[in-house]
Amino acid sequence: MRYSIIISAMVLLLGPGSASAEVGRQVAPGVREVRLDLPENLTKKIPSGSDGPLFPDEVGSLSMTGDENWLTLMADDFESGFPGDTWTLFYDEEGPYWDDWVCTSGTTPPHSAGCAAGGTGAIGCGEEYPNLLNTFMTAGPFPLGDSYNSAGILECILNQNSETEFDTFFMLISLNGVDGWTGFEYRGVFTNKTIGMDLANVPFLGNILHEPEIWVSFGFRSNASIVEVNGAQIDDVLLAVVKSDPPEDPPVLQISVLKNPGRPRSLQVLVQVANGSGSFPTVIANGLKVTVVKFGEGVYSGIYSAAQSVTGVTISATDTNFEGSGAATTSVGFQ
Ligand SMILES: [Ca+2]
Ligand SMILES: [Ca+2]
Repeated sequence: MRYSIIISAMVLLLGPGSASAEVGRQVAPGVREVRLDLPENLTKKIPSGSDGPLFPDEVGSLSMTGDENWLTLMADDFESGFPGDTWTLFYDEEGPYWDDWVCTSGTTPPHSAGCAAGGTGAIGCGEEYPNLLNTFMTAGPFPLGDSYNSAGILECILNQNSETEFDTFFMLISLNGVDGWTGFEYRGVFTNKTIGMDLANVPFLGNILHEPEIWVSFGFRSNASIVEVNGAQIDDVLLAVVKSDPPEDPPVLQISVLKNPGRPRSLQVLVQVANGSGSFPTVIANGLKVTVVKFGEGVYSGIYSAAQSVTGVTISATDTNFEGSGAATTSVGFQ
């Protein structure tokens, strides 16, 4: 019995020809952290529009209502056509896929997006989803932009009725739209439940508020036996960030250098940035870019290793915000 459960779980997680998944801790009943690659053998059905992400004027109906600092990157109530320019569909060639339908909706009736509502073998509201369903709806890229994000959410309203053991709804984020999909999986029954992902605390990724771009995906997979009515349906998808106030003056930079940290002829470069862009400053040492990491609030650190023949190193650092650019330069000599 236990063996068959393990095999079934592997079928679910691996899917037909798909990459493996890493399942993390349980965060609520039926909800676990998950990281997976989308199956390579899925068909890319309808490409997203090439005009880039949407910036709807319409603010969604969820938790950010009334907060003027929220910037909506994407909102979809599935009342104006699907997949539109927003979504790209992935699915097994034999099976149905996500589509809008008239069924249980969130706060915007009558439409939601149902996991098996479109394509060959599509189901209607109240019908059972098929075995071996494997379909994702993906949107992006969405630029998180200028790094003045102080908070961010991906939310939707989930109605799910699936086999509790093996049939799974996914809410995922990727930093490149290709792999490293990470987020949460849901199994079982959820009724008009607002679910979300805090962009400052994404499973396996942590804080992604300052990433250049992100992609989002919602998916559903079923295994080879036992199905329920409807599967997963979502409504009122919202991707939004909170913008903090940008600085009112150009950046001010200061460089300090620690010689020989750990080994001879290496330099630890510390760059302190006030009124910064929020992104990493550009640091150049003797014409070569120095990779820096965040060392503290407004402080960035990088290592430059000088060749034996080098007698002096000139280091510059620059940063740019809305108000202009700032720079600093310093030189260090070796004996
Ligand atoms: Ca709706
Ligand atoms: Ca099943």
